[in-house]
Amino acid sequence: MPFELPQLDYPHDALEPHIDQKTMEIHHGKHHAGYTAKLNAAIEGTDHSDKSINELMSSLDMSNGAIRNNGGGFYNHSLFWKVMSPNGGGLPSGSLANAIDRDFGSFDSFKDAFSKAAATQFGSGWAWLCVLDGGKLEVCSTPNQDNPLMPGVACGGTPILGIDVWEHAYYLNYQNRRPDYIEAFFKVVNWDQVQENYDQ
Ligand code: MN3
Repeated sequence: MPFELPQLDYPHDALEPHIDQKTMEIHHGKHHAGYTAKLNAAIEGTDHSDKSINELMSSLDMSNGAIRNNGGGFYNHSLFWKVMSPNGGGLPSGSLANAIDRDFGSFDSFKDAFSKAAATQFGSGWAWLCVLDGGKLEVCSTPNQDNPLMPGVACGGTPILGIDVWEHAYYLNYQNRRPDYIEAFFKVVNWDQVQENYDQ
């Protein structure tokens, strides 16, 4: 079964003014669609074609650039759209809030660590909040379309929140002001979804 570009749960303009409509249209309709099509082309007729995206990521041969870049792009963006919502922002609650307090000291300390990881990722990449084996939370970042599920990436665990810091994610609205984009991202984080990811 080929992978399909997931539909957004909200209209392209729903995250305005934090994430602008044009960026959402191009990012989802062109970039994510492109990764999806190229991933399908890369696995067609191979023994990877019946794997789930998670299996594909965790068993990846990192020297396979086509699957690494396009499979990563498919997985990363599929997570990214879900962890944003026009009803997002605010603070996590429940067991996730407790785990953040336990592992970072406070929500503000977590936010600082996550924002710093996102701001200091040199060039293109992602920052993540991950759950390690045993349940501990960790913040880290990866270059390009790598993600923590991939073998040997210096960033482990299962991502439950991620921010895309490629310029295509923010340049139309924020130009070189990546920190402003990161601050805006927190106004649309869908903490209910992050909690669901954490529970899983
Ligand atoms: Mn992107």
